[in-house]
This record gives sequence, structure tokens and C-alpha cells, in this order.
Amino acid sequence: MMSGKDGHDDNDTELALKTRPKTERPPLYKVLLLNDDYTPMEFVTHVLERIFGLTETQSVEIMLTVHKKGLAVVGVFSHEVAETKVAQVMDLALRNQHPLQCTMEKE
Ligand code: TYC
Repeated sequence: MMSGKDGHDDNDTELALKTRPKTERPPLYKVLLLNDDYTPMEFVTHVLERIFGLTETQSVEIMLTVHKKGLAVVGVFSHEVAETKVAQVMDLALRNQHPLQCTMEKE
């Protein structure tokens, strides 16, 4: 609403609501962990703790969700961070000869 006798919108509320702010937030990416029949549960839990900084309890919970449902979202990150985490998981899996798969998807 206008306030002040000069008709000026003192707090710029109207302008802020009518125009789109030029600062667009960068897109976010979900990092997904996929189930397989061979990767040991303990290895997956360890990877979640190590790469995503989760507690053991959080890691076991996500690992079991993946095991039961086929996949789970581990976290949501900027493109660069998501890409790095996927690469770190895939590198650890490969070096330990486990078929664990991790991917990212635009939110
Ligand atoms: N399904 C695997 C097993 O029974 C465990 C597992 C969980 C593998 C999560 C991958 O992303 C995964 N050993």
C-alpha cells in the first residue's frame, strides 16, 4: 500500500511483489543411491558416513531404505557438489570392486 503523501511506496512492497527479483537461485540436484544384490550393507553405510557426513544411524537408515525400495535420495546439493559426491561414491565402489551405483537428478 502507498504511504506518505507523495504517493511513494515507502517500503517498496508493491514493487517487490509485482516484479520478479533478478536473483534466481541456482538449480539443485538430488543425489540418488541405487540398490544392487552384491554390495555389502556395511560398505554402503561406510560410504554414506564418509562422503555425505552422515551419522551411522542416518547412514544405516538410508542404506536400508535403498535395500528395501530400490533407491533413495541421499541429499540435495548444488550441481558441483552433487557431481563431486557422485564421483567420490563411484570411485570408492570401483576401487573396492563393488557394483554400487550413485547418480544425480535435477530436483
Ligand atoms: N542389497 C545389498 C545387500 O543385500 C545392500 C545394498 C544396500 C546395496 C544399498 C546397495 O545402495 C545399496 N547386500
